[in-house]
Amino acid sequence: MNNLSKLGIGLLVCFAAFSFNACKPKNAGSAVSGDAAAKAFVAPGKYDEFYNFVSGGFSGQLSVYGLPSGRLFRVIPVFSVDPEKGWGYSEETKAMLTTSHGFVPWDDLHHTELSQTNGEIDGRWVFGNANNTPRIARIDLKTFRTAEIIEIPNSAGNHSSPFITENTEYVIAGTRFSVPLDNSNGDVPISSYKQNFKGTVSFISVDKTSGKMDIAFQLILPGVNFDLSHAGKGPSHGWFFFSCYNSEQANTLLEVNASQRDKDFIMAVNWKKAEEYLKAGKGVKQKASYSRNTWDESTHSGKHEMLTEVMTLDAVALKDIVYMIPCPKSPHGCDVDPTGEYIVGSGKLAALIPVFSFSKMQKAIAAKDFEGEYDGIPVIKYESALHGEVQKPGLGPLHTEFDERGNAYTSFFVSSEIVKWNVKDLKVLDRVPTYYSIGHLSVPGGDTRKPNGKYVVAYNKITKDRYLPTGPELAQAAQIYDISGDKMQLINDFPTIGEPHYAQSAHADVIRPNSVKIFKIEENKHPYAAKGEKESKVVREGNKVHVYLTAIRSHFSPDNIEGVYVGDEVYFHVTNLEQDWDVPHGFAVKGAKNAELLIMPGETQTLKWVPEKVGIWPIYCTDFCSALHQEMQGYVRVSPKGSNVPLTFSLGKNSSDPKAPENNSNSDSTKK
Ligand code: K7E
Ligand code: CUA
Repeated sequence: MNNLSKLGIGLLVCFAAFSFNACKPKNAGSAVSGDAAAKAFVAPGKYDEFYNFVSGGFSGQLSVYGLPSGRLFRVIPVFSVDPEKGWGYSEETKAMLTTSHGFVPWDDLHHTELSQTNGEIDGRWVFGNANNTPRIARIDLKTFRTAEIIEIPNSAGNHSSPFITENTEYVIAGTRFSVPLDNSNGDVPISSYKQNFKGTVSFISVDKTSGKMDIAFQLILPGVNFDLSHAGKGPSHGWFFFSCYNSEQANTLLEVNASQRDKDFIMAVNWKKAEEYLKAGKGVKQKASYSRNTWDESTHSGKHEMLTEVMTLDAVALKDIVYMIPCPKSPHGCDVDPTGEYIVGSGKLAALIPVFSFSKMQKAIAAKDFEGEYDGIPVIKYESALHGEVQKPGLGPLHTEFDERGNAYTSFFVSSEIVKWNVKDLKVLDRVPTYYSIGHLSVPGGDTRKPNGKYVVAYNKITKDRYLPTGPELAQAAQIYDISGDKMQLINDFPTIGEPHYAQSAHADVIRPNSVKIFKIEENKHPYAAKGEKESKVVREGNKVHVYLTAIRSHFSPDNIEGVYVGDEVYFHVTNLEQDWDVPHGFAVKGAKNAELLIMPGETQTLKWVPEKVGIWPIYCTDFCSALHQEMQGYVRVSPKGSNVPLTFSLGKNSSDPKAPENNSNSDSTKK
């Protein structure tokens, strides 16, 4: 048995023992002291200092908490349908989840990344990655809504994403699985991995004003697995760093076969150089088929388009774009300190943390101080790029964030702790247990040039006894530590949604002043908007019935509709006429197979409904909008196909009113 598998088994033993609490950190039960709790207490009516954007993992969504209170503000639907908000169910939002594979109603969102200007969080957008059907989403922080989703071709398992450069020039997307490229014959034996499987990383440009995303270029790379990445900053701006595992290029039992080599790699990409090659015409356009979906706030609708080409650069043939740096044992996190000089690799199976120096790496490249090549890519000598190693930091290092005082904070999954160490002298300064088995951790601005080292939040994989039990599935736990002093101190603990991986925080001041309150009704360009009750109507076009419905406290117009037939396609285009903050209306119709709608002031959203049975079908508002919200209701009469009930609609014509039309025709059919 080699040492590696021994270590692997050692870890397994620890995992097994962990489930019996043998590896449970000491003092696990210790309560938060009164003084600590006060630090996390945000009094009722007071605001939190930070917004915390937390990835939802397999929930496919992103949730927003306050720091330091841990209060949940919002779950933003991104890649997964959300009946609560009609996301993916309303006609307007379906386009946003449409891909080259058709409509994909879910995904696995691991990493959030806030946009930056000059290496600081600017509060404009937050990006998220879809691991399963490779995509990158951009969420607009004026509305807290998903504004754009671009699909990534030549990718499978979009994990090394969506990390960004210090002026949001690029958002990065690195493939986890290497696969045959989309335009090659993919019907090959899996055992031909080494010949046919390729890795790619995509550089997605972000328009400075609109935020619109475009794949500027893709690098075609050897068939390793890209895990995580971070951009250089300051002196290393212009470079991007990626952790790679499976440098063995194994195609089965990776647990063992991708843990053979003593070192995998950190890949360093000189993207400024790549830009030069593009300008010099060295790029090759390849056929590809991928979607870009954009949300338009004036039409309140998503638009789906298919793109057909992607620009590629052969990173092996173009010698000086990419370099490999050996990195001990299956690196996961790949983090760059605020100065941009130090790059931290975290080998999941390594017993130390290697810290690389950007300036030494540059010298090594200039001096061609290589130990050889990996699939045609120069490999810099480990010692030549190494700043030093943090010795005996803990077990299973995953991710590192930084403060503005020269300290790093690394999460340790196996030993379940956060370890604080000094970036320059690599000395361990402090360690605190996490409850339990931390994955990512996050300091506000902790991967930017300007961290705000007040708190670190741990996102833990295992909850165990942390909260009241809720059956076999437990909420994941996040923990907030005060890191402003020499010693880290646990101050708060809150359950999270889905399975959080990475999270980032922005100071409230960069987001709060820009938050949209309403959509102006006069700017509503939705083709089916009714901008006042006078414009409300019902129009039949063949078997399609368009209901231009308005909502205002506390009625719909119209609220009585007749002349709809079984099998019609009924589109309820609901316009919320309110122009006050915080007055949404909802819309639901009995038997709807999609969802309800939640419509913000000034907005129009559409629910499609195909009635299958004759009868009277109630509609109502689902959002408690006023004291008379419960009165906000109406009826749709559905008659048999081919019946002669005329199309009528009304508001305020009551049956007790002697002038009301009797409308008794076909009364039999309504009783069936
Ligand atoms: Cu969970 Cu960033 Cu997907 Cu580490 S990853 S934990
Ligand atoms: Cu509108 Cu309740």
